[in-house]
Amino acid sequence: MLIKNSDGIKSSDITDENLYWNRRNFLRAAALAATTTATGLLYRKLNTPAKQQATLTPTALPTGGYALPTGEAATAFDDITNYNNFYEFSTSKEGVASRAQNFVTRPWTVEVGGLVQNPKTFDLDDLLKLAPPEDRVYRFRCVEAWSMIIPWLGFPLKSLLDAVQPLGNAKFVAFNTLFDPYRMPNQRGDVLPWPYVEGLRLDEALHPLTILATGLYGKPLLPQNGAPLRLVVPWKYGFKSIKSIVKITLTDTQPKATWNYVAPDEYGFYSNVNPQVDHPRWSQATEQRIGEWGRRDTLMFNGYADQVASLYAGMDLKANF
Ligand SMILES: Nc1nc2c(c(=O)[nH]1)N[C@H]1C(S)=C(S)[C@@H](COP(=O)(O)O)O[C@H]1N2
Ligand SMILES: [Mo]
Repeated sequence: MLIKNSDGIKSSDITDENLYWNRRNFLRAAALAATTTATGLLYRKLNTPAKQQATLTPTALPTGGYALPTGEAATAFDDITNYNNFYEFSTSKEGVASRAQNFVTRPWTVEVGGLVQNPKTFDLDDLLKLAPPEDRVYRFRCVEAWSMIIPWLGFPLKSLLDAVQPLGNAKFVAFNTLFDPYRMPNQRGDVLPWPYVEGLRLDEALHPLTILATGLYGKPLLPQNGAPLRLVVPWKYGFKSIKSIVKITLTDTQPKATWNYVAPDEYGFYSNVNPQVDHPRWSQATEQRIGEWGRRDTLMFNGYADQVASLYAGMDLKANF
C-alpha cells in the first residue's frame, strides 16, 4: 500500500522546510550576533537541535591527542562536519551536511594524466593501498575569515605525482571535482560554473605539506568534507582545497581556478593566506576560530611561512595574491 501524508508533502519539500527554518533561526541569530563577535559559538548552539548526521557520526570519537604543537586544539568534529562550503550541495554552510548525506563515493576513480610519463586511472581503494593515509593536524583558514584546526587523514599529493612521473615541461597541476548533476543537485543550477576546478603550481603541489585527504579524526571523510578525496593546502585559503576530486592533470599553462575565474579581483590564483592583503570587501588581518570567543590574528601563510615562504621568493604577493 502506498502511504501518502495528508497534505501531499514530498520528502524533498520537508528537507527544504528544515533548511528554511534553520536559515530563519540563523538570520535571527545573525541579527543578535551583530552586537557580539561570537559567531562561531552562536552557530554551534543553533545547529544543535538540527543535527541530521546521527547515523554517520562515529559513536566513539577520539577525545584527545589532536592538537598543533602550539597547543591549539582540534576544532570539534561536529563543527568540522556541519559548517561547510560545498556549493554542489548547498550554498548554506549549515545545509551541506544533510543535502550530501546520501552521496555515494564507491566505486571512485581518479584519472591522472596530461604531461606525465605514465597516465593512469586509479581506483581509489588501490590508491589508498599505495599511499596509506596518516594523521596531519593543520590550521584551515577560509577566505571568509573563519578558521578551524582539522585533524586530517591524508597522504602527500607528491606520492601520487611521483607514481605518474611528470614530464619536464609540466609546470602546473589542475584538479576537477566530479560533475554529476544527478548526485550533486546544485550542479543543475548555475550558482558556479561546473565542475569546480582548482590549480597549483607544480612546486606547490609537490610540497610535503600538500596532501590529498581521505578522512578526519581518524575516520573516512563524510561527504560534506569532500569525500572520498579532497585536496588540502594548509597555507592557502580554503577554497583551494577542492573536494570530491575525479581528475588531476599536469599542464604547462596556469589552470583555471573556479573562484579566481568568477571573481578575479577578489580571489587570486595563488590565494596564499596573507593578513596584509585584504579582500576588497573585508579585512584578512584577523579570523574567527570556530568554537572560540573573540578573534585571532591571521598569520602569514597561515602560520606555515617557515616551510613555504621560499616558494614565493622574489614575488610581489600584493600583485600575486
Ligand atoms: N568542489 C568544491 N570544493 C570546495 C568548495 C566547493 O564549493 N566545491 N568550497 C571550498 C571552500 S570555499 C572551502 S572554505 C572549503 C571548505 O571545506 P570544509 O567544508 O571541509 O570545511 O572547501 C573548498 N572546496
Ligand atoms: Mo572558503
